[in-house]
Amino acid sequence: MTALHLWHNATVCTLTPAPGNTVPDSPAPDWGLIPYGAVVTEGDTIRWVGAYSDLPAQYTPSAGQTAQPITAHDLGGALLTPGLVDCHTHLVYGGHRANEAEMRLQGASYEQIARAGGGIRSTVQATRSASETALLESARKRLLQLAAQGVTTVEIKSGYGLSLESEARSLRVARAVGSETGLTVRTTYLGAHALPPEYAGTPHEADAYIDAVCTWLHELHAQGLVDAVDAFCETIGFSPAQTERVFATARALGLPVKLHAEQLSNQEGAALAARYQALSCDHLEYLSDSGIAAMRAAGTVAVLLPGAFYALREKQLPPIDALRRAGVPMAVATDHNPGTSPTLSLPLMLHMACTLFRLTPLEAVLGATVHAARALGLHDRGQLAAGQRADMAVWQLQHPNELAYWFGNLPCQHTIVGGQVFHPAL
Ligand code: DI6
Ligand code: FE
Repeated sequence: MTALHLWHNATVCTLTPAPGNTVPDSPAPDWGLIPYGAVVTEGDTIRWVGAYSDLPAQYTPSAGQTAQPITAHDLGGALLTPGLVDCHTHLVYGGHRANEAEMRLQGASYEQIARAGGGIRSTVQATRSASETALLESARKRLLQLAAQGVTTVEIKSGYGLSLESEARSLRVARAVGSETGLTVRTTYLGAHALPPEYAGTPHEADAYIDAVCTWLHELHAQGLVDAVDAFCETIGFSPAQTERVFATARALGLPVKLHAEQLSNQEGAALAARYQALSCDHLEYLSDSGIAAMRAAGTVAVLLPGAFYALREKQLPPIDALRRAGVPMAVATDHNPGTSPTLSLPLMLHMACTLFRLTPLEAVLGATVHAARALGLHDRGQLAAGQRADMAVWQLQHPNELAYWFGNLPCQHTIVGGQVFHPAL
């Protein structure tokens, strides 16, 4: 028999339509707050959510001998939310790019630096020359820093290896930091991130490289290393036609796709991704109306990345109001990477999604929970309701709108991962 746990004396933010409602798929139009609330978990699953005064008799710790034993945890009046989901990161890499950030401050653009051989390619070099142990240690440290700010599920992309060997190594590292820590890690293969140096200058260089990306995908999938497939569709990345070849290969293998779309220019990548039932399109500063309509029809999530927007000092805002009016679900993520978003704070991104992109605090929090989970194809988390996974975050806050209010330092008291208290040993 799995032990029962009662988490009580908390303000519970369920993000479900009604307290205790077991229909977790439709996010609430409000916070779903339960003052003096309680949650009952069994193993890694939530069994019951509601007001403590409504706690069913079988879950009261003082119930008689026949009742299943239950361990009570007094949360001391804290705020309890679903564990946060960071649905877009590039967490596995060697080195860093502070030098390029300084060049940008002196006037060089991201594109200029990339075309001059810096950018993604300089991180590829550092990643290839790092040992697997060094990659593992740095990725684990970053994952635990995300966890210290309430994150319990993380997507990690490859894309700094750009050879079969090195992409496999990055994906193995991503899987390993997940199983070592107990946090959920979803891996995304981003072989189509940049042209590796050994292809530069060869005939039909980008097309030849895309051939390799597709071939490697079969191998990486056979090794069980891939949960989803992504590409960088951009003038400095890959064309829509090249992206489509990667998508067709992924879908033929039964893998879902996502896209770095319309970050620096409109390539109509979002509409292309929607044709392949993409889980998400990410960045979207230059997203068009037809892209929005296609995403809506396909049920594709819009992942907003205010960290990259901020660090690149972009001026073009993603079309938030049009996305909102169309009813496209919006997620918010860190896009943690050494080039354009060296942050490990998802709450800071919630703050920036509100100040820079004008999301409401509720939209931002839904964007780092239920909508972020959907961007990963996960329907078992993101809300607190019976049947959902017991991933929760405990905050010394009164109201969840504070998650998007404080900025710079919002450590979470601790998280609960799969029904167990999780203390990231930083
Ligand atoms: N867009 C991004 O935000 C990251 N990759 C991408 O295609 C940035 C990658 C980098 O500059 O290292
Ligand atoms: Fe990215």
